[in-house]
Amino acid sequence: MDFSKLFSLEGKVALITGGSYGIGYGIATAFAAQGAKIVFCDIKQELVDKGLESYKADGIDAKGYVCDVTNEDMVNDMVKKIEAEVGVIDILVNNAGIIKRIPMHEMSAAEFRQVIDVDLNAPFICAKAVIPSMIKKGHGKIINICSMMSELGRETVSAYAAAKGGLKMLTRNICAEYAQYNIQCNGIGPGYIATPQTAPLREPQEDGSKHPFDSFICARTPAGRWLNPDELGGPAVFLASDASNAVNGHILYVDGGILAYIGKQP
Ligand code: NAP
Ligand code: GCO
Repeated sequence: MDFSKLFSLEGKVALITGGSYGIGYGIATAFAAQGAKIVFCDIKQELVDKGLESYKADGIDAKGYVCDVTNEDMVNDMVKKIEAEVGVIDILVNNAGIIKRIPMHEMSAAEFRQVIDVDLNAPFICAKAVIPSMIKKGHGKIINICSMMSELGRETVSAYAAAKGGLKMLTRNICAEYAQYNIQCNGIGPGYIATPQTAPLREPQEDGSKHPFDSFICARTPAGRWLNPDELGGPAVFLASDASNAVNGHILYVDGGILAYIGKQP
């Protein structure tokens, strides 16, 4: 075995859903540094354009597609186009996601369904779309972006926790069903990452003091700080590369230690 190439992604085609900024972008730039061809999608043209500008500024020759990942026809069309224009997808990162912070008794069934649709049904739709070609090619890597809420609950995020808990089990089931075809499906469970999704939880108060949730997260994280999207790059490269060929159905928590910690005494 050539250990110097274990983490190489040279020539691999990687599709990152919702990859125009935030965690998806952090993962894609790490993949590109390891030699992968980057393909991403986002729900709006303006997000794809913004993403393409950022990749270009970072010297990455990425390809972007507009695609609503909850729409099976759109996903299937996009996968066909990528196969024709770039090549068979070797690595899929199911990163696109939404959250609604609403107390459960005030949440409508439609709002609950929408979160489940983007955070759980869409990873099923995207995985289903890429698996047949991965089987033909003889290998594939699927990485599902899970959450602390795959393990823990908190007020106002019932739909998100239900979806991300479900995504953890979808990860294990894809492993169970497709490991025989040399497909590895693992999850990454990020802790609290400074992205637009969590910006409302970090917004300073009117008097300039820290948002109480910001203080809470710093006290709950042994490192005492929010993490950055870039810090997910290394773990994602590991799960996308040959270095993890024997790791399957695993959720790798990249949380600065949150799940190991009872929290700082106030
Ligand atoms: P994010 O705001 O959740 O953005 C993800 C991207 O997905 C956005 O560009 C978003 O577009 C796009 N998207 C939403 N619905 C889509 C759809 N139906 N089809 C295609 N794209 C869609 O950013 P993030 O914080 O970087 O989160 C990325 C992933 O990590 C999510 O799955 C999230 O749940 C998960 N996560 C985040 C954290 C954190 O602390 N930030 C922690 C754990 C897990 P819009 O901008 O239009 O919504
Ligand atoms: C929240 C947050 C979380 C994080 C993340 C934690 O409101 O508690 O948005 O759900 O985004 O998924 O791992």
